[in-house]
Amino acid sequence: MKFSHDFLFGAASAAYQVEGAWDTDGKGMSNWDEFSKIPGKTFEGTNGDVAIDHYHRYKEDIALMAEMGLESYRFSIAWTRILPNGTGEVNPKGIAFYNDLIDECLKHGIVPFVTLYHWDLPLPLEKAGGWLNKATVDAFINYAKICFDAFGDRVKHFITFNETVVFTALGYLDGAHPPGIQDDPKKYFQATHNVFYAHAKTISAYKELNQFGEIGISHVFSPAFAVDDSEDNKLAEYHANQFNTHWFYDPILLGHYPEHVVCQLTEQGLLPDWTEEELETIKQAAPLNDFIGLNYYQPHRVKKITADVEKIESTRENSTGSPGKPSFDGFYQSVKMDDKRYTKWDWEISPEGFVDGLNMLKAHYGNVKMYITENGLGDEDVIVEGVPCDIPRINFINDHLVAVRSAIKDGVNIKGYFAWSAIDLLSWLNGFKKQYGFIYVDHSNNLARSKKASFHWYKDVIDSRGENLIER
Ligand code: BGP
Repeated sequence: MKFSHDFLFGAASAAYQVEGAWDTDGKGMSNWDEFSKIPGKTFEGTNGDVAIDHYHRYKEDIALMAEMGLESYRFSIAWTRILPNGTGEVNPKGIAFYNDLIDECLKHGIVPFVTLYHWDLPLPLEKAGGWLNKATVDAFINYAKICFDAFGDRVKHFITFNETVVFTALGYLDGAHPPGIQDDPKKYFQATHNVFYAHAKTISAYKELNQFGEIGISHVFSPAFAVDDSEDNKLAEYHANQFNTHWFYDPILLGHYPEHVVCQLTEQGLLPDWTEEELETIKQAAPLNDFIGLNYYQPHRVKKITADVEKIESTRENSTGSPGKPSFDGFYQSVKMDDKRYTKWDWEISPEGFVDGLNMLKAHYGNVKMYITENGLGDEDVIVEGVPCDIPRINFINDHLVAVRSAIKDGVNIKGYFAWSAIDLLSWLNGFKKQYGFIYVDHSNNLARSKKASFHWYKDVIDSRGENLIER
């Protein structure tokens, strides 16, 4: 089966991870500009001050993407370039940069797929309470409207937020991302609710503009599967999916929160402070979502915790997605299994889990339109005679595209696939050592770009609309 011609083959990036130029042309400081410089917070103290200098080299990068045949480029806008303080005066040079980037994509026939928020919050808003402060919601809506006005004539695909679970859980529960909070789980649930409310208000505002584009949100998708069929572990699976999937997808797609989680949070005194107006806004906005974006890297294998477990102190090392940590409420634990395959960073490789998870979503949410907005393999690429030979990445993406194709056959409504990432970039907590791109960036040679084996392979995938994929 070939992928249809309205299926977009793309690749993604995020502003902080590629742009660099952290204080150039009037850009303000973000939470990450500060947090990444606190000793011990990132791998070997790496930060995005220069990143891969996409800010200055975007023309070269887009030309390479075009050569690869890329149909769409997903990138994010740095809020701090548009509004250096988060609110107030607009920075014309920030608008100009994204106008140029968008125009460059269009010049090459690449569809710009734009994320408004990929975690880099303007520092003054962070200092005023970040996503715990409802003023951040208003500030976000204002910023989003400025972007719609400035870019909406050419950008027809907007994502409001990237992976709410990651920036709120790591930021307000585990302390591994800014603002580094880990004193009260209620803050985590409050932050998630404020983000859902901001999303609801933003998509309503977008629809009022009649820009004839589409808008949605991107969530991480890590379906939980019990390690065996025991009643306890099946309960752990249910609980994990309720908290990590449905808490995030239900308010967006169904317009209300899952009852199981609401009951648990009420019992534990962790329910966010919300108003009737906020809940009603979330409900009214649900049918306005045009799509949901899924970022899939791995599933979770879970088992119920039956004895008392000692609470593990969160660190950078145990907050980067590998299994082992108990859930915040001590109910279940994710585990590494002997019969599964893992990446060098202990992320499970499971295209089967992807198909099963997608079918689970279809059963719960019906025919909703989906884009896979991230999927890829983090690896340390091997260089053979000067060429980055990333065969494991080719195998990984091959198998996950086959999974997407099989889910489409099952009736899941998937309209595009964005590999993470278009080009090697900065991993938030793992520096430059963990590579994901089709394009290699040589940090020992002035950030020179070169094509990996996967670059040529992905071009063939796009050219043949997936006919060259291997089913194993
Ligand atoms: C997602 C983020 C991306 C990217 C990716 C890989 O959660 O949206 O920005 O970083 O994960 O993560 P890592 O770099 O930790 O391997």
